[in-house]
Amino acid sequence: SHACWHDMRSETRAEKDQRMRWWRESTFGLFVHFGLFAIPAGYHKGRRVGRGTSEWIMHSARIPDREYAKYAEQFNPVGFNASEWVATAKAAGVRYLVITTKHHDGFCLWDSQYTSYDVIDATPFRRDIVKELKDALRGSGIALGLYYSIMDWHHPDAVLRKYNHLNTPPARANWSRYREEYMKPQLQELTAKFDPALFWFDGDWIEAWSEEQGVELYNFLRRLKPSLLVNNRLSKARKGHQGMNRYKHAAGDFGTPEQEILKEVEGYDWESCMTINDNWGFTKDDSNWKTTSELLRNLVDVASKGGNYLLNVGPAADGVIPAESVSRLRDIGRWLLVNGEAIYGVKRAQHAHGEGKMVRFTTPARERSVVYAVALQKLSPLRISNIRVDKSGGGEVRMLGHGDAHVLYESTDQGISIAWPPGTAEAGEHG
Ligand code: H79
Repeated sequence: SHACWHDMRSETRAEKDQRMRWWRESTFGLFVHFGLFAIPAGYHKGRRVGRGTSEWIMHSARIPDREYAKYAEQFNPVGFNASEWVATAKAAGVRYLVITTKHHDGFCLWDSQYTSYDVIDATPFRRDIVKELKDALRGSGIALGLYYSIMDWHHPDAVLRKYNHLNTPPARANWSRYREEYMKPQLQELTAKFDPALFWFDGDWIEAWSEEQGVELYNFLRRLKPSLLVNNRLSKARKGHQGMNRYKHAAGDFGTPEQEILKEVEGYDWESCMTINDNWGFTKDDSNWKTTSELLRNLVDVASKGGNYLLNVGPAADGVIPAESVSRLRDIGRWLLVNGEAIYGVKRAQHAHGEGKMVRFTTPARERSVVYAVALQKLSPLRISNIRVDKSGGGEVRMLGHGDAHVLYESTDQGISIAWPPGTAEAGEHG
């Protein structure tokens, strides 16, 4: 109903494929949640505030804006080194990085001319974190994505009834003024300053936000920069807090399942964002770290279902990414150095089936005769059905990382049965 001739959603299929291409081929991205919340790190007045509340602490602990804003005076991440963040991203093998330029608390990680509630004007640090990151990413081959929360607990025009305990009375709030005089100018500013490859919106569920506003914003952004990718959270189409849309032709380019991997593949691009421990933002005592094996299984699972995996880190108040996260990312990257061709630039292999649900399949996006099988645990022999190896046509079975050595296998009517070369590791085993 909102479609009209200049609706940026009405590009042709080929045009959209072209625009989405780098992102689809990337498969793996790094999410960075950084902001004032890294200082309380899950604690308020000496008490742990629930689970999974790091970046939500202002809401969860009912901290008034004026009190929370004092964290800005303490925000001094002197250990922040953009080159180190980029080195970690590089080592992990991610192809894009998405950083929280403004989370729900409203604090801005870049020098914004539209607010003094930012890293330059409100903190002793006085360095533009987004700019330093942008500069460090130059030449890295890693694309920059900017997270921006529509919901804003600080801006007086954006404060809503539901979150009213935090701020000024709703009578003073003016949602359209917030959109026109703050949000859109900031997004224009972010685009001009940092030339992002994508915008990652959040906080779409608030009452004041509508699909019409989402479509309008989508068109606004694509006119600013036609090649931009935008997630579906600038729309109103999500099923509650689930990642995928309730209706077609919603604004946005891809779905955003959060802390979950989809069971079924729908006809819409998607990206699973997940944490390594239990929180997005840094949390002092959150040591529930997933193992590298689990993270790798997730990456492989997502890739085999045609999605992207956006894995999160929450740098501490000193600006340093926790060592537990860095070591896991490095381990994933080492695995990708060997097995990356089964992960990057692939799509799901629709016909192959593995035994016991512990095998995942991908196929290169533009090469129909190759299928990659990744065993999530060591199965010997590895049985794969619905696959035929055309020996007379030069078909063969190989093991990534083992050079040209052919792997022994048996063909049966059902498919093939592969014997593992001695000394091979399963995903997550190293050595
Ligand atoms: O930025 C990260 C989260 O802060 C944000 N999206 C990701 C990418 C987000 N996660 N969940 N939600 C938004 C939905 C809100 C969940 C809540 Fe709660 C349940 C808010 C209050 C109760 C989680 C649990 C946050 C505080 C307690």
